[in-house]
Amino acid sequence: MSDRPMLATAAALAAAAALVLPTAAVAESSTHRATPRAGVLAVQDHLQELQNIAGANNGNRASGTPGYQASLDYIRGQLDQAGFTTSVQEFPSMGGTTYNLIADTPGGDANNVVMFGAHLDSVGDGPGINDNGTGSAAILQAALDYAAGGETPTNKLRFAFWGAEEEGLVGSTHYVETLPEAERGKIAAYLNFDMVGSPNAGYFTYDGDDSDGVGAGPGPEGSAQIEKLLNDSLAQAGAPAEGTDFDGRSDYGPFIEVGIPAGGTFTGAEETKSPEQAEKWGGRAGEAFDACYHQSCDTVDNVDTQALERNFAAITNAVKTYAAQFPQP
Ligand code: DPN
Ligand code: ZN
Repeated sequence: MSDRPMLATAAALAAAAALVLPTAAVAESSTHRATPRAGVLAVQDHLQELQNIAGANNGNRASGTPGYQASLDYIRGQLDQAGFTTSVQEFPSMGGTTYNLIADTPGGDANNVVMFGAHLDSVGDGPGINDNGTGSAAILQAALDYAAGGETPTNKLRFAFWGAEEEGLVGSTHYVETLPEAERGKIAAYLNFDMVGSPNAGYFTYDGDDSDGVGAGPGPEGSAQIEKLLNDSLAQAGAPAEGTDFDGRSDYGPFIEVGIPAGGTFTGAEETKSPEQAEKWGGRAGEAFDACYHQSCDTVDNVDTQALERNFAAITNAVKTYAAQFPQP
């Protein structure tokens, strides 16, 4: 054991510590199981925890509220236990103060950083479980699973949990704008996950190569490769993806603006699923991908487990692939 890398050792210690908790305590919460669940089951446990947090905090997890703070504390605790180097970045939004959470692998080349990001805040009207508990929980578990594997990455991996996305991409914009120019150049890529378990799911990847020819042009060079990797993963999981425009509606926006290659997946928000899409992916034509978008009904019941599982598989594959090399050969 003594020659195991730090992340594996920390994860093992955390697991051992969990085992000695009294049984009465472990029965209380899905997230304090004697044996933590792995894979998509663990992602669902994180979603339940975020739901519980909203339930205990006026029904939401909006930036600047106690529900947001509790969400951040929960995710930071998980990452700290697994051996990540975490930090909290404070910034102003809507007349108050809120935070981004950043977690780095201790190992890997600091001159070649691959980032995975998801906004952690909800709107004020609901618990924000599909939007964006799903993206947050999925990248969290991908990080934990990577750490548990005990490998030291070639590239440094950085996981970002943004605040105040719902207030206008405030957290991600603050991060990119305050990053010294030299540091920007070290970020090889940014992958964004915002709504990856929509209940009437579509399967979209950001159109890095502009092959759809709509809206914004192509992403910075390297974005096309990210799109391809994610498309390959989703196709392999049984869900051939369509493109979705880099229309600036999520946290990749500030990254592509400064020329950092970007990509990510998305399962649809308020837009309507077409008959062709229902034919291809299943679900209900003529209905929204997420009829509870930005509403109080965006709860754990508003998540399609199969969509979450397929997207989680694409994320874990991207983590593994880009830990070793970016861009792909
Ligand atoms: N940015 C999302 C929201 O938080 O409201 C919705 C969205 C995500 C729209 C991804 C387009 C693409
Ligand atoms: Zn969102």
